[in-house]
Amino acid sequence: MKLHRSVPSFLLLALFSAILLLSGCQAEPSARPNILFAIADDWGWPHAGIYGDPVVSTPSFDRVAREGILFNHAYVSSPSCTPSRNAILTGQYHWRLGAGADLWSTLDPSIPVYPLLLEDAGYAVGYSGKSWGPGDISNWERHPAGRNYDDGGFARFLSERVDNTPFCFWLGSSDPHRPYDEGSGARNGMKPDQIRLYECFPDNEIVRSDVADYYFEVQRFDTLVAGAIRLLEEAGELENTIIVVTGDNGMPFPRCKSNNYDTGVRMPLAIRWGSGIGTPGRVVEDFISLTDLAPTFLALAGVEVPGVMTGKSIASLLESDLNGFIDPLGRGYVLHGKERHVPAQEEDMGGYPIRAIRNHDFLYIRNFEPDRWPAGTPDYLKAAIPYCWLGDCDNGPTKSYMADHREDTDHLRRLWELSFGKRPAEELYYNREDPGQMTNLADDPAYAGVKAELSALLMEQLELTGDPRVTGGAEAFETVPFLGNGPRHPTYGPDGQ
Ligand SMILES: [Ca+2]
Repeated sequence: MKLHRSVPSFLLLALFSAILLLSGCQAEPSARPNILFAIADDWGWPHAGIYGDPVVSTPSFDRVAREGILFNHAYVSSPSCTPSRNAILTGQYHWRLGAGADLWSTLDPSIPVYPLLLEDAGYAVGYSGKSWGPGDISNWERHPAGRNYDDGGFARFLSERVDNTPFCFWLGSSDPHRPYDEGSGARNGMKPDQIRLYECFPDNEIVRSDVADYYFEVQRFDTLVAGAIRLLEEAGELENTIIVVTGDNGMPFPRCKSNNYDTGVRMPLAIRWGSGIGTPGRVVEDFISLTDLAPTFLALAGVEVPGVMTGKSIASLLESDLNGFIDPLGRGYVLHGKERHVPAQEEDMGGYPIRAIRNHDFLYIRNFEPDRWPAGTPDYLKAAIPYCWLGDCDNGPTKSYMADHREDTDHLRRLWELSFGKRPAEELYYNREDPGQMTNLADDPAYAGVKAELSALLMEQLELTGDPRVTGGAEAFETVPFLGNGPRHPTYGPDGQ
């Protein structure tokens, strides 16, 4: 067994375990916990069976939740692949990560990331599937998610592990990211007529079929998780592994991904950890930022959490026996935001900067550049670079339908405006009466007090966390090279976002 000199507590634990074994007692837990982090790509809340979705079937996610904890209020830092994944890896809000706040970018290699901190502490660390990015990290000596196991996956990773070395594995997937195989949902048994659509979607067969195709890929991701859990069981490591199942941003549909409504930032989250979970089968309503995972993993592995991490360990929630809203003082709200997703504004290379604060009652949104278009300038680049047409919303049947039929009825016009029209500088939604966050109350005098309070709290927290949108220097987010196919960068390949 290889011990690491920077973790004396592990030496003590090993000694203690040996004494217990010699005295005939069972050592529990016998080692530092393993970590299996399973992350879908563009999977929104509440699209899992255990959340009550009547169509999609997610037995693996449901099992992790049933034997662990189901979180009802987990949020990404940003509803866009690169910044969301950066925030998870670094345990910091994306607005603290320079170029890493934007899609298709880079990340400063001096910023600590939890997988490499665990590797330095003696963990075996690897990943398969979609992990960091997209973007360019060729200036990193080690990949921020560890060693690549695309060849052989988690099975090969486990088989190559030396003895009982604790491990940390990133199980990535490109599901349910677009493009979809049209009609795959219905062909595989989904019932489109039973789908519960988000309120911001038109209700018709085209949209229902599109959502069914998304569900088909959600189920494929769930099957990937099932395989990993089976491998853990076969290796006898299930009970000593912290299994986390979640996503990086909401579904790739209008007013979802790349938006700071719940449809873009609220994530399915379930965590299982054998006897490390106080009472299994709980449902927790506390607000969790996925930036909280890195400090949680480090704390539970006995590794010092770097001071730059803004996330807060949720170890006490895992170890608790309580249900519901456990820590109202510490976990009563969450912050999230957005910098540049796709450079789809006709006037410049900027994005659509947003910051937001969400509690049980309200969602307050601050749009810093309300003169810009939330999803990109309509019809700009539609012919030249189709994937940058309204580029903050992935192309697909629902988007095309909404564009083609936006003048058909007042209702379709309203839905079009909610997804693609300009927005005021402030938005306020009352979640208890308007869970779809469709009616902006920012100008309603009855809510002026609430709005002022939330705005002040948001700005205070942004300043405390060093957000350039508040402290200065935010123009740097606007000029970061976009390394995907896009305006002024025509040499890059159009391989998605
Ligand atoms: Ca994504």
